[in-house]
Amino acid sequence: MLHYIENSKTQVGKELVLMDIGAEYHGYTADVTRTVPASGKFSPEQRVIYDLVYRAQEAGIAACKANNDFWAPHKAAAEVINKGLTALGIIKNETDKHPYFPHGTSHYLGLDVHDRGTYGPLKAGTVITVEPGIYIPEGSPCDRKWWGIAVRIEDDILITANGPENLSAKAPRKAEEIEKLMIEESAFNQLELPKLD
Ligand SMILES: [Mn+2]
Repeated sequence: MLHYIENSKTQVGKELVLMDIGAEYHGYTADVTRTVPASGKFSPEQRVIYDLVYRAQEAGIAACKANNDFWAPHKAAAEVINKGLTALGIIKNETDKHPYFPHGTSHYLGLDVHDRGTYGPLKAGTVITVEPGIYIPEGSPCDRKWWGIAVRIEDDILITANGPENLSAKAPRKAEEIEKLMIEESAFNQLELPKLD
């Protein structure tokens, strides 16, 4: 699902955990999403979908150029997703309408996390998100091995005269980087809470 609001699930098994994280610093916002396998390792099907979203995001980021239309990153990402879903047999034709990528790829970032903007050509100094996703609900008309897989990857991209700059690049994003990070001990294991009297 796009946003899991109830937060009531206590067992995630081998599912993917999608974390959409907003933060503010000196009044300016950020919006970053990472998707990790709860087991520490992507299943083969999860990995295929993850890598497809990753490639779509790379295409979207590459389209974040000054003077490009606001929708250029979305078009680039959607093209990769539609081709990939077709190659996997999840949709029949890459021009088919489908419910697996049900949102736009970008929104403005600034004082608000979904900031106002012109939706005209991209300008140097503007920051937008690039956040393609694929969500395959249970019961979808495709091989059931894909059911229940949902991946979104979101980064914050500064438009510059010299091309895109990924402001959230330090958060690991490649599948192998995420699996490597999942092996590491959690910093929370070292956390000592202050003694309560
Ligand atoms: Mn966002």
